[in-house]
Amino acid sequence: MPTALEKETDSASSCKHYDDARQVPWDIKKYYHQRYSLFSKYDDGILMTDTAWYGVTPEPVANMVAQHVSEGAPASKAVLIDCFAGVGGNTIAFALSGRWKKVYAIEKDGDALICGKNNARIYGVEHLISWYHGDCFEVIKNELAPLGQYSVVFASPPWGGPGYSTDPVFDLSTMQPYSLDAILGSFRPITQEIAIFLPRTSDLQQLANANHSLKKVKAIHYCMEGASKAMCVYFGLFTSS
Ligand code: MGP
Repeated sequence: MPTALEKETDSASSCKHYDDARQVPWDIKKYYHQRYSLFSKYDDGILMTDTAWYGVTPEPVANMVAQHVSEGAPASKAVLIDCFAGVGGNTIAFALSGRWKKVYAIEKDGDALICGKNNARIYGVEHLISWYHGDCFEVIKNELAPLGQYSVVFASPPWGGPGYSTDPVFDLSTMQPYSLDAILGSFRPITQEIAIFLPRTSDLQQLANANHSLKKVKAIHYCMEGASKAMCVYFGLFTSS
């Protein structure tokens, strides 16, 4: 008898677990070879959609970001809202950190969300996460706004595809489909404590201009094997490291 989750998974044809490189589409082969960096428990049955491979945060980076968000958040903040939860890389790390009473994970792609639930179960943290299927801007405005005073918002948005790295400086005002200003403008009415995961080449001047408070804005590069993978930018979150 299949479990409820297995039934859900069956209906989502784009949730996949590749266990042989020959099954993997050519454009994601490079990411498949890094699978244990993305999820150390990959072999336990991690599910991904094909598009998730490009954007999922590698597990060591997700854990370090979760640690920095925890360190920077005021004690009054008990809830973490992960706005682009995808297949759960960051969501799981936030739940594993043990810092949050609840992690709210919002994802627009229903198949990615099913993968994320499955992956959270593999890491034993499903009971700490509430999943929302929908557009994060709508969910935050219509359902989560009352939690704002208790919340830190984390966003790892789409960067407009893997071609993001072609320009030496990444323009955050033309980031697709949501610009930095659009993202911050939607979250600021509910909280000032916001962390955003962005390309390593992001325009630092644009980030400085986007800081409307007197608190520090901090940008941290996260490196693997000596090279920056990406940066996370912390607004209103003091981080000591
Ligand atoms: P990358 O530049 O595609 O890979 O992504 P890598 O291994 O640095 O490739 P190389 O060509 O430089 O060797 C680097 C990291 O950025 C990934 O591990 C993801 O965590 C993150 N990432 C990549 N993309 C395309 C996105 C995206 O669209 N959104 C988000 N939030 N993260 C992304």
